Amino acid sequence: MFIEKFKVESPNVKYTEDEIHSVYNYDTTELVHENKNGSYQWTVKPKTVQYEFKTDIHVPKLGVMLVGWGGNNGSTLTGGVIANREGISWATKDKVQQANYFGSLTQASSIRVGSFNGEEIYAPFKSLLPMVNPDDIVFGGWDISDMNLADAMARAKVFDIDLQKQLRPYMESMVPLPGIYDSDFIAANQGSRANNVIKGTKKEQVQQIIEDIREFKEKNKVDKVVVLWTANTERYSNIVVGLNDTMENLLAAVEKDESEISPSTLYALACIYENIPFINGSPQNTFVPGLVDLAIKRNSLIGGDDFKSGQTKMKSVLVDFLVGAGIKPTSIVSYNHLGNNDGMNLSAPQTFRSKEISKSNVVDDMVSSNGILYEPGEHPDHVVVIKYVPYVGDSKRAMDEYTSEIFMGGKNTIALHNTCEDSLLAAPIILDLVLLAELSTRIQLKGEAEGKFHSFHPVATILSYLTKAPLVPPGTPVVNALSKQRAMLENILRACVGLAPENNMILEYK
Ligand code: NAI
Ligand code: DG6
Repeated sequence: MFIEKFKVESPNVKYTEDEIHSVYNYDTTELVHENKNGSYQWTVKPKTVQYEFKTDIHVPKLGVMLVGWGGNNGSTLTGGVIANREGISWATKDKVQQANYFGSLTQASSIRVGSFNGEEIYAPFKSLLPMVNPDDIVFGGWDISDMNLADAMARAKVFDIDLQKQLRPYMESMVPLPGIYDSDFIAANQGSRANNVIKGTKKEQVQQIIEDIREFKEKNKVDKVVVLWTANTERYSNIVVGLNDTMENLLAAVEKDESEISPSTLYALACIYENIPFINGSPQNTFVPGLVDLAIKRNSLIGGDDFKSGQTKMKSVLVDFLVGAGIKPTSIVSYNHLGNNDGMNLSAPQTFRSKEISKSNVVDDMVSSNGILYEPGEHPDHVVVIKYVPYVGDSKRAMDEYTSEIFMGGKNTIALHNTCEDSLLAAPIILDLVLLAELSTRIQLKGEAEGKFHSFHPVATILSYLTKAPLVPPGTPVVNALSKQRAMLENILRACVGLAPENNMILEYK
């Protein structure tokens, strides 16, 4: 059964006019190991740590500024939200289609709240805590191309034509602000697009982005802004000692107009100065060590990297399943071909390399979780191929072959073929990223040994479910397995309303 909303009644939870306050017992373990005659003996001690959570329930009017607003993702997301807001429906060759938010974890998925009369009861994910309604988001942003959003939507060729016609009047007047362009960081084939660029030194460019954000906030009377990079994949920046390895060196490098500071790092820098959450939806290393350092010092939310939309999402489910079932994946080969501008940009070796890295490291945690299957340091062969095929446009083809070793030396090969408009997968993920980033800035927590409430760590691991290469604070484990990422997110939000983590034990019926 499905219910729309619920309220928690517990001595551990207080709802006031301004916040939800919960006291939460976090059951965890403490590990100790001793070297006894050359071999380690491990002891696991269960322990409970009490936490308090405070969630501000005042939902702000939210502005979202996209870097790369006029791209396929940017125009698809903007059009999709307008279509939902305006209740637009359109004729396809199959049926009359209503706008929806399918593919969004926050808007279209559910959580289990308990059992009632022998039935499992589910509620919308978004009913856990007060969240911004995506229909109310005000969009803006930058693009190195000055094309308005209606023309950008037509160029993207993602939406049905009847929908495009209805959206055009809303999107014609939306024109991206000039962006920071550096031809050294993206493919040379993007040069002809760059007719809308911010001039000046890197320091002046950062200043311009800051002014753009302030002006957007003022003009649209929004309470909060989140900035998200959905612009072209850049090449990796070189990490150079004395240049971008520390906060001081990075800031000095910007002052000196050093060439190795990428546009994405400059946008992020501007956001950190303004304490605006910045999320990177592409694979490059925007968050160079000096930038992470700065975000931590200023307690400004950063999240990334690279939307986890299709092939990688499947991978982080399938490999988790195989390894979890005691089956040993030995070879994973992932082909993609696509014909949109992203595909064209990725046809250059340096930008492809960024994507290859981000798509390749996604099974490491699952492999290292099973020392029965894998020797220390052993990995499946993992190859990623991306080809640009203009004819297929945004309709990306992803083909995967997983070969595994099974019982008694047997081999098992699974082949997958996925065809889908890439931007229709990415747009709801962008939505989730900005909604969850905003929500997480309203949550404060305090462990029993801590004197006062604080926000989550500024490196937002809570967003991991949505990214291929989750950015984590230095010294923190990276979790790629999709079910674990979802459980982490859902269980933290449950803790904020005093609900136990979903453990699926269903002891009531045992
Ligand atoms: P796109 O190429 O259609 O859009 C990117 C836009 O960014 C273009 O309009 C371009 O003019 C603009 N741009 C480039 N550099 C800029 C800069 N420095 N400042 C402002 N604007 C700039 O690409 P699409 O398909 O929208 O993808 C966007 C990004 O998202 C790509 O990096 C892609 O790899 C990444 N991504 C996409 C996924 C998907 O499923 N669609 C999944 C994972 C990541
Ligand atoms: C080539 O694969 C294009 C990319 O931008 C991908 O579409 C994007 O990274 C999505 O990747 P995945 O693995 O999540 O489907």
